[in-house]
Amino acid sequence: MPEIEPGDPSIRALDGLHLWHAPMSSCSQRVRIVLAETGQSYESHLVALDKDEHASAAYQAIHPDGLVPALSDDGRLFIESIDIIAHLAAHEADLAGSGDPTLLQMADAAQADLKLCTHEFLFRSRPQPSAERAAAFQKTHQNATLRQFKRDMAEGFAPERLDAAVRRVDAGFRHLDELLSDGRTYLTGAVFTINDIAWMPNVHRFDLMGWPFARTPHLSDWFDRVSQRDSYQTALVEWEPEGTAEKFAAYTQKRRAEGTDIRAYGGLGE
Ligand SMILES: N[C@@H](CCC(=O)N[C@@H](CS)C(=O)NCC(=O)O)C(=O)O
Repeated sequence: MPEIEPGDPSIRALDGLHLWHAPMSSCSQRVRIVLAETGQSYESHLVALDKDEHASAAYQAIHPDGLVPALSDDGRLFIESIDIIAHLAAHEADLAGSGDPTLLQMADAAQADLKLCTHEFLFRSRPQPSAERAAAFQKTHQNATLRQFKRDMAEGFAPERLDAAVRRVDAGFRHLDELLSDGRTYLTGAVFTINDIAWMPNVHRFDLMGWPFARTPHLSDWFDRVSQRDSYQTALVEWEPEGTAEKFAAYTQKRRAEGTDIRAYGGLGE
Protein backbone atom coordinates (compact mmCIF):
# COMPACT_ATOMS: atom_id res chain seq x y z
CA MET A 1 0.00 0.00 0.00
CA PRO A 2 -0.84 2.42 -1.01
CA GLU A 3 -1.19 2.01 -4.67
CA ILE A 4 -4.60 3.45 -5.37
CA GLU A 5 -7.14 3.40 -8.14
CA PRO A 6 -6.86 6.75 -9.92
CA GLY A 7 -9.97 8.89 -9.60
CA ASP A 8 -8.77 10.64 -12.76
CA PRO A 9 -8.79 7.97 -15.49
CA SER A 10 -6.27 9.90 -17.61
CA ILE A 11 -3.57 8.87 -15.11
CA ARG A 12 -3.74 5.30 -16.45
CA ALA A 13 -2.48 6.52 -19.82
CA LEU A 14 0.65 8.21 -18.46
CA ASP A 15 4.03 6.82 -19.44
CA GLY A 16 7.06 6.85 -17.18
CA LEU A 17 7.29 8.56 -13.82
CA HIS A 18 5.16 11.59 -13.01
CA LEU A 19 5.56 13.28 -9.65
CA TRP A 20 3.10 15.76 -8.11
CA HIS A 21 5.05 17.57 -5.44
CA ALA A 22 5.86 20.88 -3.78
CA PRO A 23 9.26 22.51 -3.30
CA MET A 24 9.25 22.79 0.51
CA SER A 25 7.18 19.72 1.33
CA SER A 26 9.27 17.32 3.41
CA CYS A 27 7.37 14.34 1.98
CA SER A 28 8.19 15.54 -1.54
CA GLN A 29 11.81 16.13 -0.56
CA ARG A 30 12.32 12.48 0.34
CA VAL A 31 10.85 11.33 -2.95
CA ARG A 32 13.04 13.74 -4.94
CA ILE A 33 16.12 12.53 -3.03
CA VAL A 34 15.40 8.92 -4.00
CA LEU A 35 14.88 9.99 -7.61
CA ALA A 36 18.19 11.84 -7.54
CA GLU A 37 20.01 8.93 -5.90
CA THR A 38 18.67 6.42 -8.43
CA GLY A 39 19.00 8.75 -11.42
CA GLN A 40 15.45 8.07 -12.57
CA SER A 41 14.00 10.84 -14.70
CA TYR A 42 10.48 12.02 -14.11
CA GLU A 43 7.96 14.57 -15.24
CA SER A 44 7.51 17.19 -12.56
CA HIS A 45 4.04 18.52 -11.73
CA LEU A 46 4.38 21.26 -9.15
CA VAL A 47 1.40 21.72 -6.86
CA ALA A 48 1.40 25.26 -5.45
CA LEU A 49 0.36 24.65 -1.84
CA ASP A 50 0.71 28.39 -1.17
CA LYS A 51 -1.99 28.99 -3.78
CA ASP A 52 -4.17 26.12 -2.53
CA GLU A 53 -3.84 24.20 -5.78
CA HIS A 54 -4.23 21.04 -3.72
CA ALA A 55 -7.80 22.12 -2.97
CA SER A 56 -8.72 21.99 -6.66
CA ALA A 57 -11.05 19.25 -7.88
CA ALA A 58 -8.45 18.31 -10.50
CA TYR A 59 -5.75 17.63 -7.93
CA GLN A 60 -8.07 15.87 -5.50
CA ALA A 61 -8.99 13.52 -8.33
CA ILE A 62 -5.31 12.50 -8.35
CA HIS A 63 -4.69 12.42 -4.58
CA PRO A 64 -7.91 11.70 -2.65
CA ASP A 65 -6.51 13.34 0.51
CA GLY A 66 -5.40 16.41 -1.42
CA LEU A 67 -1.81 16.11 -0.21
CA VAL A 68 1.57 15.91 -1.91
CA PRO A 69 3.33 13.86 -3.09
CA ALA A 70 1.65 11.53 -5.56
CA LEU A 71 3.49 9.42 -8.10
CA SER A 72 2.38 7.75 -11.29
CA ASP A 73 4.61 4.96 -12.58
CA ASP A 74 3.41 3.97 -16.04
CA GLY A 75 -0.15 4.74 -14.97
CA ARG A 76 0.04 3.04 -11.56
CA LEU A 77 -0.76 5.65 -8.93
CA PHE A 78 0.99 5.77 -5.55
CA ILE A 79 0.47 8.04 -2.57
CA GLU A 80 2.22 8.18 0.84
CA SER A 81 5.84 9.24 0.57
CA ILE A 82 7.17 6.25 2.51
CA ASP A 83 5.50 3.84 0.12
CA ILE A 84 6.61 5.90 -2.86
CA ILE A 85 10.27 5.85 -1.84
CA ALA A 86 10.12 2.10 -1.20
CA HIS A 87 8.58 1.62 -4.64
CA LEU A 88 11.19 3.80 -6.36
CA ALA A 89 14.09 2.07 -4.62
CA ALA A 90 12.73 -1.45 -5.06
CA HIS A 91 15.14 -2.28 -7.88
CA GLU A 92 18.21 -1.12 -6.00
CA ALA A 93 18.84 -3.65 -3.26
CA ASP A 94 21.41 -1.56 -1.38
CA LEU A 95 19.33 1.59 -1.33
CA ALA A 96 16.12 -0.25 -0.49
CA GLY A 97 17.87 -1.85 2.46
CA SER A 98 16.46 -4.91 4.09
CA GLY A 99 14.53 -5.99 7.08
CA ASP A 100 13.20 -3.72 9.74
CA PRO A 101 10.69 -1.18 8.46
CA THR A 102 10.57 0.52 11.88
CA LEU A 103 12.57 3.59 10.91
CA LEU A 104 10.36 4.22 7.90
CA GLN A 105 7.24 3.88 10.02
CA MET A 106 8.74 6.25 12.58
CA ALA A 107 9.52 8.80 9.87
CA ASP A 108 5.96 8.49 8.63
CA ALA A 109 4.53 8.95 12.12
CA ALA A 110 6.83 11.94 12.71
CA GLN A 111 5.17 13.84 9.85
CA ALA A 112 2.32 15.28 11.94
CA ASP A 113 4.70 16.82 14.49
CA LEU A 114 7.01 18.11 11.76
CA LYS A 115 4.04 19.77 10.12
CA LEU A 116 2.81 21.34 13.33
CA CYS A 117 6.26 22.68 14.24
CA THR A 118 6.94 23.89 10.70
CA HIS A 119 3.73 25.88 10.62
CA GLU A 120 4.25 27.34 14.07
CA PHE A 121 7.99 28.02 14.08
CA LEU A 122 8.62 28.77 10.40
CA PHE A 123 5.48 29.36 8.34
CA ARG A 124 3.87 31.71 10.83
CA SER A 125 6.43 34.22 9.55
CA ARG A 126 4.62 34.25 6.19
CA PRO A 127 1.57 36.33 5.32
CA GLN A 128 -1.46 34.33 6.45
CA PRO A 129 -4.37 33.62 4.05
CA SER A 130 -7.13 36.18 3.71
CA ALA A 131 -10.55 35.36 5.22
CA GLU A 132 -11.91 34.75 1.69
CA ARG A 133 -9.15 32.35 0.79
CA ALA A 134 -9.46 30.50 4.08
CA ALA A 135 -13.21 30.14 3.57
CA ALA A 136 -12.74 28.87 0.01
CA PHE A 137 -10.27 26.25 1.26
CA GLN A 138 -12.75 25.07 3.90
CA LYS A 139 -15.36 24.71 1.20
CA THR A 140 -13.34 22.97 -1.47
CA HIS A 141 -10.79 20.77 0.29
CA GLN A 142 -12.18 17.34 1.09
CA ASN A 143 -9.62 16.40 3.77
CA ALA A 144 -11.28 17.12 7.13
CA THR A 145 -8.02 16.72 9.09
CA LEU A 146 -6.26 19.28 6.92
CA ARG A 147 -9.21 21.67 7.13
CA GLN A 148 -9.12 21.42 10.93
CA PHE A 149 -5.36 21.97 10.91
CA LYS A 150 -5.80 25.20 8.92
CA ARG A 151 -8.43 26.42 11.39
CA ASP A 152 -6.17 25.57 14.33
CA MET A 153 -3.29 27.43 12.68
CA ALA A 154 -5.49 30.51 12.23
CA GLU A 155 -6.64 30.40 15.86
CA GLY A 156 -3.17 29.65 17.24
CA PHE A 157 -1.97 26.23 18.33
CA ALA A 158 -2.39 25.38 22.01
CA PRO A 159 0.97 25.53 23.87
CA GLU A 160 0.36 22.02 25.29
CA ARG A 161 0.00 20.68 21.75
CA LEU A 162 3.31 22.28 20.75
CA ASP A 163 4.96 21.01 23.92
CA ALA A 164 3.83 17.44 23.27
CA ALA A 165 4.95 17.57 19.65
CA VAL A 166 8.40 18.90 20.55
CA ARG A 167 8.80 16.17 23.19
CA ARG A 168 7.95 13.47 20.63
CA VAL A 169 10.37 14.95 18.09
CA ASP A 170 13.06 15.02 20.76
CA ALA A 171 12.39 11.38 21.65
CA GLY A 172 12.60 10.42 17.96
CA PHE A 173 15.90 12.22 17.45
CA ARG A 174 17.31 10.70 20.65
CA HIS A 175 16.35 7.26 19.39
CA LEU A 176 18.24 7.86 16.12
CA ASP A 177 21.19 9.21 18.09
CA GLU A 178 21.22 6.07 20.21
CA LEU A 179 21.26 3.85 17.11
CA LEU A 180 24.14 5.82 15.63
CA SER A 181 26.09 5.78 18.88
CA ASP A 182 27.50 2.30 18.05
CA GLY A 183 29.64 3.93 15.37
CA ARG A 184 27.58 2.98 12.33
CA THR A 185 27.79 5.36 9.37
CA TYR A 186 24.14 5.31 8.42
CA LEU A 187 20.91 4.67 10.29
CA THR A 188 20.79 0.95 9.56
CA GLY A 189 24.51 0.24 9.24
CA ALA A 190 27.30 0.80 6.75
CA VAL A 191 25.07 1.36 3.72
CA PHE A 192 23.07 4.46 2.84
CA THR A 193 19.42 3.45 2.42
CA ILE A 194 15.94 4.88 2.12
CA ASN A 195 15.83 4.90 5.93
CA ASP A 196 18.40 7.69 5.83
CA ILE A 197 16.52 9.42 3.03
CA ALA A 198 13.25 9.28 4.97
CA TRP A 199 14.88 11.18 7.86
CA MET A 200 17.01 13.70 5.96
CA PRO A 201 14.19 16.21 5.36
CA ASN A 202 13.15 16.00 9.02
CA VAL A 203 16.58 16.84 10.38
CA HIS A 204 16.99 19.56 7.77
CA ARG A 205 13.60 21.07 8.69
CA PHE A 206 14.24 21.16 12.42
CA ASP A 207 17.68 22.58 11.73
CA LEU A 208 15.90 25.48 10.02
CA MET A 209 13.96 25.98 13.25
CA GLY A 210 17.16 26.21 15.29
CA TRP A 211 16.77 22.78 16.90
CA PRO A 212 19.57 22.14 19.44
CA PHE A 213 21.23 19.23 17.64
CA ALA A 214 24.23 19.47 19.99
CA ARG A 215 22.18 17.28 22.37
CA THR A 216 22.31 14.43 19.81
CA PRO A 217 25.93 14.52 18.57
CA HIS A 218 25.79 11.22 16.65
CA LEU A 219 22.73 12.37 14.76
CA SER A 220 24.41 15.68 14.12
CA ASP A 221 27.46 13.90 12.65
CA TRP A 222 25.18 11.67 10.56
CA PHE A 223 23.47 14.75 9.15
CA ASP A 224 26.86 16.31 8.34
CA ARG A 225 27.63 13.14 6.37
CA VAL A 226 24.37 12.73 4.48
CA SER A 227 24.11 16.40 3.67
CA GLN A 228 27.36 16.08 1.68
CA ARG A 229 25.51 13.99 -0.88
CA ASP A 230 24.68 15.58 -4.22
CA SER A 231 21.06 14.44 -3.84
CA TYR A 232 20.64 16.59 -0.72
CA GLN A 233 21.68 19.66 -2.70
CA THR A 234 19.85 18.94 -5.95
CA ALA A 235 16.65 17.44 -4.57
CA LEU A 236 16.19 19.44 -1.39
CA VAL A 237 18.27 22.59 -0.93
CA GLU A 238 18.07 23.77 -4.54
CA TRP A 239 14.27 23.45 -4.52
CA GLU A 240 13.89 25.85 -1.63
CA PRO A 241 13.17 29.43 -2.66
CA GLU A 242 16.28 31.59 -2.54
CA GLY A 243 16.96 33.08 0.88
CA THR A 244 14.78 30.50 2.68
CA ALA A 245 17.38 29.58 5.31
CA GLU A 246 18.26 33.23 5.98
CA LYS A 247 14.61 34.31 6.32
CA PHE A 248 13.78 31.50 8.70
CA ALA A 249 16.97 32.10 10.70
CA ALA A 250 16.00 35.75 11.16
CA TYR A 251 12.47 34.74 12.23
CA THR A 252 13.85 32.16 14.66
CA GLN A 253 16.18 34.77 16.13
CA LYS A 254 13.26 37.12 16.62
CA ARG A 255 11.22 34.46 18.39
CA ARG A 256 14.19 33.42 20.48
CA ALA A 257 14.57 36.99 21.67
CA GLU A 258 10.89 36.87 22.67
CA GLY A 259 11.29 33.44 24.27
CA THR A 260 8.79 31.81 21.88
CA ASP A 261 11.03 29.81 19.53
CA ILE A 262 11.04 26.01 19.47
CA ARG A 263 13.59 25.83 22.29
CA ALA A 264 11.01 27.29 24.64
CA TYR A 265 8.89 24.11 24.27
CA GLY A 266 9.02 20.48 25.25
CA GLY A 267 11.75 20.89 27.83
CA LEU A 268 14.37 21.64 25.17
CA GLY A 269 15.75 24.57 27.09
CA GLU A 270 16.25 22.59 30.30
N1 LIG B 1 1.64 10.72 5.02
C1 LIG B 1 1.68 11.56 3.86
C2 LIG B 1 1.65 13.00 4.31
C3 LIG B 1 1.49 13.93 3.14
C4 LIG B 1 1.45 15.38 3.60
O1 LIG B 1 1.05 15.69 4.73
N2 LIG B 1 1.86 16.27 2.70
C5 LIG B 1 1.94 17.67 3.05
C6 LIG B 1 3.26 18.26 2.59
S1 LIG B 1 4.63 17.38 3.33
C7 LIG B 1 0.82 18.44 2.35
O2 LIG B 1 0.42 18.09 1.25
N3 LIG B 1 0.33 19.50 3.00
C8 LIG B 1 -0.67 20.35 2.47
C9 LIG B 1 -0.94 21.52 3.37
O3 LIG B 1 -0.31 21.62 4.43
O4 LIG B 1 -1.78 22.33 3.00
C10 LIG B 1 2.95 11.26 3.03
O5 LIG B 1 3.95 10.85 3.64
O6 LIG B 1 2.92 11.40 1.80
